Amino acid sequence: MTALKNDRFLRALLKQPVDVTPVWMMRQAGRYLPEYRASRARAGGFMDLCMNAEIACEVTLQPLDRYPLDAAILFSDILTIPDAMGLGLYFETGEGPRFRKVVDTAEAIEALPIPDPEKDLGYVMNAVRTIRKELNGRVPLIGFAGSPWTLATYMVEGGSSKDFRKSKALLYDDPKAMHMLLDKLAQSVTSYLNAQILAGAQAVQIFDSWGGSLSSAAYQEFSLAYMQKIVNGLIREHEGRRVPVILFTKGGGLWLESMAATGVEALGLDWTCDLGVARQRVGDKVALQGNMDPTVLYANPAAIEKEVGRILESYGNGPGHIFNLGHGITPEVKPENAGAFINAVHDLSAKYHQD
Ligand code: 1CP
Repeated sequence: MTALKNDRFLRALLKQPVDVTPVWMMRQAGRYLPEYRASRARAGGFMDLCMNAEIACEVTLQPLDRYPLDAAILFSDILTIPDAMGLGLYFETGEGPRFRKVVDTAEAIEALPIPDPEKDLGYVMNAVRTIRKELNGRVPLIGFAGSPWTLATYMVEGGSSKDFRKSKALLYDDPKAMHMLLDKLAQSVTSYLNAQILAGAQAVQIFDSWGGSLSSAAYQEFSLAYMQKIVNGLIREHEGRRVPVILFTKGGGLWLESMAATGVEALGLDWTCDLGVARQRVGDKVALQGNMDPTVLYANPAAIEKEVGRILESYGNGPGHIFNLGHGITPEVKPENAGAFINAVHDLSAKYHQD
């Protein structure tokens, strides 16, 4: 395997010294880039893009060719798992993801198969292998999956939701059925992430995008408990290196201590948390990733730099911070503003890493 030329992302995840704070952006390959829109049109559609290893690799590298990012993230989607369980994922133009089949009864949950990652999701592993080869050690590659709770919301609702009406009703009406669904998803996500690691992913992130919609009690029982199961089952060393795990619960600021106790290397924070306070709360346990409000990228470059400076100052001196947005970059952002953001992180952070 080729040696890594830039490993500051992996080093920061392990709280090892770095020269500047590493940075990447959630959803860094995507609709805000004209070259992404062109590749997507050439592929035919979003799922065609995910299933074509060459084009998935091409769009993974597009943001890296524009900006000095410190990590690449596999181009795929969290909804590949429910698709492989037979739900039939599709995208209508201009709309979010939809499923042909909804899973909202105990019987439907019972009938769900647990996908075999190499057999049923082989296209994802092919993309991982292709990207690793093409990266040739430039930066580390992040693999990812959705959390069981976040995936369950899409499966029960049949797509995106604002209020999670059906998924929360099922959780309270029939907690046993919800637990069965979450357990199947935890098993599926564990083997899916392990297959990504064996195929070449050098760190993995679990996206719990909708964990923050739950009450504290329900979060512990229906989201965190299943992420803990996944973490317990993950391969933690590969190619002679630690494979760090990042847990991102959007809206999870109240639960940082229990998230840190799962044994992951890092927590992803949304923009509602104060990074300095979060650092005090988790102590030496985990590194922190985040957490600029993605809408700051609609402002001018000077305002973006100011906000980057404020966040760096709030984390303070020393390693253990990976700069990111507090959620994904949005399609309306001007690509040059993303560039101003990334350059500001590198330019302004050196002084926090001097001893
Ligand atoms: O129209 C298009 O081209 C599709 C837009 C798109 C893109 C670019 C979707 C559909 N997925 C993706 C890629 C994607 N999704 C990545 C790629 C790697 C990168 O970050 O560059 C990743 C990591 C995801 C993860 C994902 N998908 C999440 C978790 C992260 C988050 O933003 O909270 C979620 C919730 C999804 C579901 C999904 N897939 C696509 C969309 C538009 C959505 C969100 C729908 C919703 O808000 O409910």
